[in-house]
This record gives sequence, C-alpha cells and structure tokens, in this order.
Amino acid sequence: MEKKHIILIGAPVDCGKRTRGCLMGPDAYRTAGISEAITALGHTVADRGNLAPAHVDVPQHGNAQVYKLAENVGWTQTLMAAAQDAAPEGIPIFLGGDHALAAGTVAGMAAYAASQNRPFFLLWLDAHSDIHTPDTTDTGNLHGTPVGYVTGRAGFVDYPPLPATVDPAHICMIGLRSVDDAEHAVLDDGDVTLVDMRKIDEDGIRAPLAGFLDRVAQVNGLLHVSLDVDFLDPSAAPAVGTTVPGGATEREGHLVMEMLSDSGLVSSLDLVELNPFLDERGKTATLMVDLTASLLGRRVFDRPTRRSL
Ligand code: 4U7
Ligand code: MN
Ligand code: MN
Ligand code: MN
Repeated sequence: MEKKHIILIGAPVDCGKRTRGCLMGPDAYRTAGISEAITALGHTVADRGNLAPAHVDVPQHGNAQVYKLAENVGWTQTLMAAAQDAAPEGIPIFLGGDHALAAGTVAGMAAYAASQNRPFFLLWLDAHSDIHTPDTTDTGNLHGTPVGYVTGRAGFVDYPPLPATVDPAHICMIGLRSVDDAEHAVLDDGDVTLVDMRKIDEDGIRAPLAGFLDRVAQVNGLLHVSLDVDFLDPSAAPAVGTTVPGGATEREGHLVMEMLSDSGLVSSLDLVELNPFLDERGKTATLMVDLTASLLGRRVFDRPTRRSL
C-alpha cells in the first residue's frame, strides 16, 4: 500500500447518548497502540491530541427528549472545521467519542470533497442507520441522528448550515440489524444502499462492498468510513453501550478493512462508540486498532501476536 500521512484527532464526544464513557475512547486507542500500529506499516502519524467542543447557546429543542443539544451542536461546529483543516494534509482518523461526532466529521469531509470537485461517498458500518432527526428520535439521543443531518433532513435548526449535503445514493450502510420505524420510513423509499445482516448471511459481506467500491472508483470519489463498534458482534466487541446481538464477526470486519485498503479509496475514518468503561481487558480497543491497521495495509500474515493489555 502507498505510504500515507495519518492525522489522529481525538474527539471525546460523550453527549450523543445518556450512557457515559465514550469520552475515554481516544486515550484507550492510544493506550492500545494506535500510533505505533500505523507507524509499523510505514506510514507517518501526527497526533493532534483531543479537541473540545465550541461553546454555543442553543434554546431547548421542541422535542423535550433531546439530550444535550448545545454540546452536540458545538462538537459539530468544531469537528466540521477540524476535518476540513486536516483533509488537505493527510488521512484524518477521528478517535471517538460517540457517533454524534459524525455529524461534524462527515459534513466537514463532504465540504472538502466539494471544494476539490470530487464526489463524496460514505460507508456506514453500524448495527443502526442513525438517520433520525431531533424530531423523530424516540430516545432523544443524538448519536442516532448524524446521517439525518448530513443528508440534509429537516429539523436540525440549531446546527451549522451544511456546506455540502451528502447524496443518499452515495451512502452504503453495512451491518444493519436495529432500525426504528421512523428510520424505515425514510430508508424504504430512499436511495441509500442497505446491507443488513440477513444479506450478509445470504451473500457474504464481500459482494455488496465490492459493488459499492466500484461505484466510488468509477467517478474518482472521496470515501469516508464511519466504523461504529456495534457493527461488530458483542462477543468480539463488548465495549459499547448499544450492543445488538448478531453482528459482524472479527473476520468479516477485517475483510471489509482489507478490501478498503486494496481499493486505496479511503480518505478519512471515524472510530466511534467505544466505551472503555465497558471493555474486557482492552479487547475492543485492541480490535478496533487491529481493524484500523488492516485498513492501512496490515495483512494477516504480518499480524503480530495479540498483545495482552
Ligand atoms: B449508534 C436508536 F432507538 N435507534 O435512536 C436511537 F434503537 O450511534 C439507537 O448507532 C441509536 O450507536 C444508536 O436511540 C446510535 C434506538
Ligand atoms: Mn452509530
Ligand atoms: Mn450503532
Ligand atoms: Mn428504538
């Protein structure tokens, strides 16, 4: 694989849901050796440390369930700018932090793509579709809304205006197994490519991903990957507040990352929803680092024996 410059950006976002702990994610990735794993592959790494959310004043949302709206808006503003700032210099990896952070990272990368006159694509690896709006969410947890925001759905009144919206036809979601009724309503008649666990069981994970990557390559697109820990089965990745049984296996996760590596198309990556408070001896943090290494060119035959933390 071509040698790249990787920019680590800590985003200890913990306001996207009520279960606390994701704020420890960036340091868990560092403890699990993310910089060293990337350097070992011959890439260069710059760790920009952890960001903090912009302070914004926002009125309470009409849906009284909505949790910590102002903090979510502040993070979106900060991360949208951070993504646009880092993208010209290398491949940003956003160390989450819960999935609310993707409102900013994806919007920022989409804005960067537009500035380069390149089509933008989004690969969403998640048990959930996260396409709610602040009005449709039952839980009020905004980590279930970033795809709603970046696709330009109505209802994000206090959020920053989007420099560029993401075309639903340029989004592929893989690993789905928990989609709410209000999300179904928008996905059913929409253009998002949906690969649920049944499809993976029937056809394997390779074919749908290969089809999507071909589409990105054909138009020289820029691809952002958003990896939610709960994409993986909880037996492999227990450190997440929203476990859903029946997820992707460790090998399916690696195959996805290896195919992404071969494609050479990935321009940015989110590692989200890791809650180190719920982990088992660093197992999930270590797996997420290993998956990142596969995405950046590590191959099974090169893989070191798993460290014990
Ligand atoms: B995650 C949920 F109701 N849909 O809206 C919601 F099932 O970033 C879950 O994918 C959202 O982990 C999960 O709260 C957000 C729920
Ligand atoms: Mn998610
Ligand atoms: Mn999820
Ligand atoms: Mn629900």
